[in-house]
Amino acid sequence: MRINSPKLNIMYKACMKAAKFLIRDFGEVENLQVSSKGPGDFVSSADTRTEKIIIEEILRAYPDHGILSEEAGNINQKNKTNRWIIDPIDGTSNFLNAIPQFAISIGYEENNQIKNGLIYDPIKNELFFAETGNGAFLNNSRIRVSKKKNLRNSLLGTGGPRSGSKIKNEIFHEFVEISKNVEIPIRKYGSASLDMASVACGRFDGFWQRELNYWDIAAGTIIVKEAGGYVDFLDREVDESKKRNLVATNSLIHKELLDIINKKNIEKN
Ligand code: 2AM
Ligand code: CA
Repeated sequence: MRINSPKLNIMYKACMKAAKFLIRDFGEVENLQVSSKGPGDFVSSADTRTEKIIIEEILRAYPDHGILSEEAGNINQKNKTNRWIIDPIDGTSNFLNAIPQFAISIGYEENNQIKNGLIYDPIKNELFFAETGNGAFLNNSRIRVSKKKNLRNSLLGTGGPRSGSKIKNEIFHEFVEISKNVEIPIRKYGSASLDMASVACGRFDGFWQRELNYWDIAAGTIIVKEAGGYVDFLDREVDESKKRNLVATNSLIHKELLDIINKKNIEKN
C-alpha cells in the first residue's frame, strides 16, 4: 500500500483494526439472518463498536481534533480547523441483510476543506483512498474515472429516497427522467460511499443521490476529485458539509446529466 501521508496512515490503521471485527460480525449476521431472531440489535452494536475503535485511534494520534460521526455525533466541536468525518458502516441495510456491499468511510478536513478520504470495503478487501494533489488509489493502483463521453452509453448509480423523504415523488420522477436517457438500467446498490468509489475507479460513469448525510460522502468527494471526476451539489447551501444532494461523474457526462436534473425543476433543498 502506497500510503505515505500521516492522516491517511491513521485512517488506514483505524479502519483495518475496526474491519477485523466487522468481518467477523458480518459472518455472524449471515448466520443470524437465517435464524428466527434476526440480526437487528446485533447490527447496531457492530456499528457502535466500529465507530468506537476508529474514534479511539484518531483521538490517540490527535486528541484535540474535531470528529463528526454518524452515531456519536460531534466530538471536540470547538476545533474548527481539523475535523474527521466517519461513517462506520455505510450500507447498513445491506449489512443487516447479509449483502456484501457496505464500507467504512473516513474523511479528514482542514478549515472545512476535505484533504483526505478513505473508503474500505472489507468483504472485497478493496481500499480506496486519496489525498489532495496526490491522486486516488484502489489498493496498490492509481485509479481514474471512466472516459465515457455520452450519457446514453453510461452506467449510472443512485440511491434513495429515504423512508421519511418529503420529496419522494420528485425523486422517483427524476429517476424516470434520467432512465429515459440511458440504455443501461440504473444501479441502486445501497452504499453511497461505494457508489462514489465506483465512479472514481471507472465502474460507474456517474452517481447522483438526494438527501444524503455528510458522512456518507465526505471521503468519496476527494477520492472522485483526485481520480479526475467532478463532484457537484444541487443545493443552494454554501457550506459544503451541509449540502445533501450530490452529483458525481467522470466529468465528461456531467453537463448532460445535470441538464436533465435541472430541467425538471425539482425543489432545491
Ligand atoms: P447508511 O447505510 O449509512 O444509512 C443508501 O441509499 C445510501 O444512502 C447509504 O449510503 C445510506 O447510508 C445512505 N443514507 C443516508 N441517510 C439515509 C436514510 N435516512 N435512509 C436510508 N439511507 C440513507
Ligand atoms: Ca452512510
